[in-house]
Amino acid sequence: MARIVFMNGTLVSENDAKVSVFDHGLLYGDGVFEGLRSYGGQVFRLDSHIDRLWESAKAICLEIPMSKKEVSSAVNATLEANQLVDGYVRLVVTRGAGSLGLDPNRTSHPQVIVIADTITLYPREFYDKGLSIITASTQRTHSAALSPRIKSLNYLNNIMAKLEGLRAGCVEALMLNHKGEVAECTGDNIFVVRSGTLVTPPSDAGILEGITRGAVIELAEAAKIDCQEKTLVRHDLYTADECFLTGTAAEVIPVVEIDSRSIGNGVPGPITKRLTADFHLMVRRVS
Ligand code: PXG
Repeated sequence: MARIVFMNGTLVSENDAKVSVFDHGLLYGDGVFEGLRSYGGQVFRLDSHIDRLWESAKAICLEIPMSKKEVSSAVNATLEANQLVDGYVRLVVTRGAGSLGLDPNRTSHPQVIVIADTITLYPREFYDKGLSIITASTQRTHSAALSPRIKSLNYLNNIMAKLEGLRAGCVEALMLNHKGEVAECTGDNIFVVRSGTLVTPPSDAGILEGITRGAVIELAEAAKIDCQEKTLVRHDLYTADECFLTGTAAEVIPVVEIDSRSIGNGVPGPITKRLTADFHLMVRRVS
C-alpha cells in the first residue's frame, strides 16, 4: 500500500510526493533533517527534535516556511494517516528549487517533507549479545568545516565511515575527531562505563548532541549513576568495563568488541542493561 507523505502543506500519496531535480537539497545536500520515533502513538521528545531542526536550519540560514507548531502537527498527522502507532518519522527541509550554482539566495520554496514508516531494527541478537565495531579511518567533520551539531543533508562523512564498518563486517563504526579523540559513531552517540562511572564525549568533541544521549544522561542521574561528559581516546574504550551506543533508530545497544578488543567481559554489562530497561520504560511513559 502506498504510504502517505506530508509535502507542500498537505498529505499526499508517496507516488505524488515529488521533489524538483533543481532542489538544492538534491544538488548540494543543502538542507536539514530529523529522525524521530513514536511509541504507542506518542512521538518521543517531539519538541526536542523540532527545536534541533530549527537550530540546524538557523545555522545554515534556512528559514522553515512553517511554525514549530505546524511542523509538530504535520508529524502527528502523517503518523496517523499511515496508521502507525510504533513508527519512524523522517522530517526533511530542503533549501528548495533554484538555479544551478551554489547560491542559496537563488532558490525559493524550501520543501518541508514528513515521511512516516515502520522501523527496521537491528536483529534482536545484537541487543542481547552486543555489537562488534571498528574505528573508521574517516574522521568526523571538523567543526570549523561543518559543525557536527547541524543535522544536515550532508551525511557523506558518516556514510564513508559506515562503509568502512560494513566492509569490516560491522554495522556501526567509531569516528574520531581531528584531534584523534573519540567523537561518536556514524548514527549513534557512544558511552562507556569505567569503574561504575558513565562517561560520554562532550559536545565539543565534534558530535551531534543526540536526544537519546540526553535521555540516557537523565536516566543515569535518576538511577544515581555518576555520569560525566569527558574527552575520551581509544585507550579509554579498549579498557572500559562496558560500552553502549544511543540513537533514535538503535535506541540503547551494547558494544562488546572494538577493534578486535573485548570490552569488559565481552558481554553486555549491568549498567548497560539497567539503562536499556529504564529507556524502554521511559519511551512508553505517557507524558
Ligand atoms: N550522531 C549522529 C551523527 C546521528 O546522525 C545520533 C548521533 C543520535 O542522535 P539521536 O538524537 O537520534 O539520539 C544521530 C542520529 C537513520 C537515523 O535513519 C539516524 C539517526 C537518527 C535516526 C535515524 O539512520 N541519527
